[in-house]
Amino acid sequence: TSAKKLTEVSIDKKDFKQAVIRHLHSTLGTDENKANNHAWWKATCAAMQEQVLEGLRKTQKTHYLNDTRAVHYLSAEFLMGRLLSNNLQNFGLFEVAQGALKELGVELSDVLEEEPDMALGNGGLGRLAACFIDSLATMELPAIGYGIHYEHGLFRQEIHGGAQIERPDSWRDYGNPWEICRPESIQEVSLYGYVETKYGDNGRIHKEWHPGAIVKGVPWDIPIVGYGGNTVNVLRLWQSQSSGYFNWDVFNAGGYVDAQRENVLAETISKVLYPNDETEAGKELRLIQQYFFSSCSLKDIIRRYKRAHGDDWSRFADQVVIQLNDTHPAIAIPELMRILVDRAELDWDSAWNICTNVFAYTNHTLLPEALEKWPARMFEKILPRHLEIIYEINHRFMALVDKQWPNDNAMKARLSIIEEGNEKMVRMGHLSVIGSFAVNGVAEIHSRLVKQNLFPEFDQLWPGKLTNVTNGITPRRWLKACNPELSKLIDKKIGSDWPMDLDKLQGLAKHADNKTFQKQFMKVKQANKQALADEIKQSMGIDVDVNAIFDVQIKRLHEYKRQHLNLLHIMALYRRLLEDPDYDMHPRVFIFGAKAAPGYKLAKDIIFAINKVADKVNNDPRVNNKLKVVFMPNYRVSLAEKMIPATDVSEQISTAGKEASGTGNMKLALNGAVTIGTLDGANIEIAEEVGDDNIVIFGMTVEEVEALKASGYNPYDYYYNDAEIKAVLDWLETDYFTPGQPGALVSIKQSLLEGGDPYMVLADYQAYSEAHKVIDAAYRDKERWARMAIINTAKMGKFTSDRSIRDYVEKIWKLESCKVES
Ligand code: 26R
Repeated sequence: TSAKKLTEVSIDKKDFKQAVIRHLHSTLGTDENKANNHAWWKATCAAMQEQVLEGLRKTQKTHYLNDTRAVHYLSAEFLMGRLLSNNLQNFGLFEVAQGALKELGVELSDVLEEEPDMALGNGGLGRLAACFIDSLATMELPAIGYGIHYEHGLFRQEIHGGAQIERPDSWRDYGNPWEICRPESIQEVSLYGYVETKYGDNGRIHKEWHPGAIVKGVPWDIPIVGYGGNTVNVLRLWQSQSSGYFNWDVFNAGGYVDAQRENVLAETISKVLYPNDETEAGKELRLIQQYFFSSCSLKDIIRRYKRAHGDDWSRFADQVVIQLNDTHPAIAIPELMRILVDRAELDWDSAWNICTNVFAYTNHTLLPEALEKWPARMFEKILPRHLEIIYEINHRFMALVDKQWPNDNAMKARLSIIEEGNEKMVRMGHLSVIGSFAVNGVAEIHSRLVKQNLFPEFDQLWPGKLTNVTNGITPRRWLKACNPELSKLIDKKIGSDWPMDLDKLQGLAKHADNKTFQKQFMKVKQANKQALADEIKQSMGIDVDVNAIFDVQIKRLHEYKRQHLNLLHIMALYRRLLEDPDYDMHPRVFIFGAKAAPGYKLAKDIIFAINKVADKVNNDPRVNNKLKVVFMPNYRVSLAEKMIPATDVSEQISTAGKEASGTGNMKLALNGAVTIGTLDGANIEIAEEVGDDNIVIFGMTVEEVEALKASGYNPYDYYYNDAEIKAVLDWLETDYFTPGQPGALVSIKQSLLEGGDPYMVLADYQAYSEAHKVIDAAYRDKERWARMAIINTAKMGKFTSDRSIRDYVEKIWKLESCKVES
């Protein structure tokens, strides 16, 4: 395999050890006797980085010499997690480093724990971007990731008295060994000001933007090591910095303090990641963030293109494709138009032709509150020229609409980039569809709904433009690195080339009924459960039984994801056990991990309720041997890596039609968890792969959800007709779980009754409860369960992000791979 080939030519244990010691001495100014784990971590990273940078240099040279077409993945979020273990793994140096450190009396696993997560993302969208750049490098595709160098990533979550408290995430406080500052590639970005209209001879109108402020974008490069280690691409993250010169006047006039204030403003742009997931806040700073990184990235792309092609724009669309990860970077579309029309002085049609052959857009959500819209007034203030350009794009597009649907004003209102109303709004989704040559959803069902419900007219106007690329996950991080024991077992059974070709896992299926293999497979699961149990004991003081079913729901907290459906069912089990101490169920540990957006009141109330129910259940000796509830604080990539290998049951229970894809569902199934899930997102495709016997599907379909909504859904029907639902909801109103504080959990009941139960939790409750009985029975049959778990791992080949990237390459990017010599 390529990893093996690489270890032969790459550095051995002795050299690695020397490199670590050298960095301990001359980079960190310490020595083997004084070094703590943090110093060992930094020295190990530095030793690794030497290898990484060598690969980076070769890759960049090769791409430059071959003048390759490249994809530019623009994303406001990259949820990278930790990099050391991944880089060692991808370079085939994991065992080398482990052995080298062992000789120095240091445990690599302890060193790995020193690394702070790079949490520059909220959830699915950001982690998808991280998996995609891993696959791009692994498949030796020329690619650059562009994003924001946030000083603070997603907040750290603490739980105080059951409630979520947000603390700043300071991932760079003690330095980031992976990033390289590139001052030679600084860009400048303009903001505010006004537009001047100039009339040239030949009657040509020229627009000139006189900005009110200029900020600098400083690029930080993070090398992205492909598996096998040959291609090392970059993730380029922009940090904002005060540019200085617009403050000179103030400064010279003695306005030192005012000048400092402007510096602070400039540096605020990349200060913090917005923690909202799926709820648009419409904050000015967020629009500035989006423009800041889109503009820096575009200018960087253009600089690189010009280095090879000068002022000849005719080949730009042959060399460059730009993928917009949701609408967050959609402002890049009018920005490219501005550069081409105002600066390069191309005529509008030529410029538009370039744009619409360069951009492609991925939609990640259908929730109306997550579709970005910006007040035109705000746009005008921050980006006056871009608003003009958007009006021009829209004007020309409206003419096209009129040709297709003559005199249809309702149609024009629906399709216009500008939403008329109390306040004029710019619809970023419309802009993205109009300005791109391809638009994709992220799972089959989601892409169908994008076509049928979100953008049906666009689909008629441009047949074939809207398409699907089902999401995927990198099996390097999400199986090989996070679950080494299972990986070794798989290697023994089917060989070790599955991380590059995940369909190979199919080879496990024929052993699914083999008793010995079942035992081996479940023994690994048991050991992983023990490790998680130890972690839970150590960090939370809760004892959990590793013979219990580990039932896990890990994802951002949102009503549509229905953590409260899970909670209602846990309360019902608790109640059944209290009413009948002999209630027949296999012991179960329900484990949660979830962050709530700081301003999302009900989401925080649900976290509080889970913790209060957990307190009560875990300390009730009457049920204790059968039921435990654990809410693990500060869910993040590195915690996911510990939870996923230890999971028996994967909870994927969103209201049908609401979860675009999900990717945690894939990670869990890959590690041998059985899904209990709705027919939503990629669950549907997972079910197709594993077959009906190896997944537990329940609840309403999209069509049934729509029909029930249309017929007038009334949650009280379920409340009054189902004694268990009524008892559990009423329980929330007492002070049973919150002694002395009656009503502390009532907001959940209210949202499900007076609130109208917008995500139809009560309508799916009964089916969910029955589905859990199916899970319980299946688990008790040890052989059946082992078989199900093995089949889940065996059938996840489709969900490697390598396949997603192959789909993008074939359907959208039209890229060719470029071999880099090792
Ligand atoms: C507008 C802004 C507040 C905002 C909206 C939505 C910010 C962040 C989001 C997050 C959305 C776009 C997101 O992460 N969606 C998730 O994308 C995953 C990757 O495609 C899917 O697997 C997942 O189903 C979807 O919710």
